Amino acid sequence: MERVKWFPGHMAKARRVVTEYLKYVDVVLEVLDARAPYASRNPEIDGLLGSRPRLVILNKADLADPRLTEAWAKLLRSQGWSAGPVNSQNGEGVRAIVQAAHALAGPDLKRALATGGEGRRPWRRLSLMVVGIPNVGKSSLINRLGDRGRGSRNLAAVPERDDGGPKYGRPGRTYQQKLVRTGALPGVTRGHQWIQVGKYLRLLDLPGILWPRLEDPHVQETLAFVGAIREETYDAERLAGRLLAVMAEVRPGVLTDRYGLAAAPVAREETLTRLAEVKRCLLDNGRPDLYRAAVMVLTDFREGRLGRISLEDPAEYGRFFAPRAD
Ligand SMILES: Nc1nc2c(ncn2[C@@H]2O[C@H](COP(=O)(O)OP(=O)(O)O)[C@@H](O)[C@H]2O)c(=O)[nH]1
Ligand SMILES: [Mg+2]
Repeated sequence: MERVKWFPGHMAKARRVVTEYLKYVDVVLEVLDARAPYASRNPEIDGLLGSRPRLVILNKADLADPRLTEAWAKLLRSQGWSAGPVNSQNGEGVRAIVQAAHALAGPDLKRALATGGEGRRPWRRLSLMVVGIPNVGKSSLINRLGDRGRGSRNLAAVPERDDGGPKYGRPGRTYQQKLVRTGALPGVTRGHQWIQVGKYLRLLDLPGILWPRLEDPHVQETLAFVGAIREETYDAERLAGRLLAVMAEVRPGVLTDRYGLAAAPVAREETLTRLAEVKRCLLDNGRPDLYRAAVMVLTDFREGRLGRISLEDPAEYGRFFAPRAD
């Protein structure tokens, strides 16, 4: 994964893109990582999106602790947000997004149809935009939403200009492959265009890439754990050591269950060494290969092999989420 490096110029451009296209959409989908909603959130999001209807997506819910994800959703809802867990890999929760978005956009859409206002046209139906920091699953979600319309006559991909806004799809063409690239290159989007999904939904093919709370060490570490920040920018052994320490705290049994490490507490610095020995990650000279052990732990965590583990409890991090303003 390519880490998106944020410079003031990039931030200004990201802000501009989101605010410029905001007026063309009815509802914004703000994608967060369910394992770390605070770390994976753009710090300026409330100011950027203003009062535009928004759904907060707790994505990668399959990797997160369901109890904490539910607690996050509850907290957000109590603050006036629509929020829920989603798995953009298998599509769980995606149908609920569409229903919730329709419900949220209801009054706005009716007004638009009545007045013809804001350049909206009846055929547009519901227009959505997806925003979030790199690697939270924006492209995967767009693909999943797109799946809903696959096979429909109305599915379209050919761009065309209309009222000066972004291009929109013309019916008549169906997608053969994934709609949007996922994984490899966050930050890279093709030309802006609408993806028409069925009759009633269209998506802006312009994942709004926003930056995380870069100055916060907890955020940096947490995003490195989940793999949203390239690990070369960190020391893998240090990072894995930290992850093991966090695991020992939030899910003590995991090191025993997965790696057969003795239940007796092990000094932090020694855990990775022990792990390398137990898993036979050894160098030619027989000494423990700490780098290999580190990569194993990080990969196991990221792929959910250590279990469904969340890194932020709303009891601690929920206070950073402001209630809906209007
Ligand atoms: N397990 C799991 N993986 C996901 C989910 N959504 C996305 N991913 C994976 O996360 C990585 C980044 O996803 P991508 O859609 O490219 O993120 P983007 O940078 O926000 O567009 C990819 O490897 C996806 O397969 C999810 O809900 N669950
Ligand atoms: Mg993407």
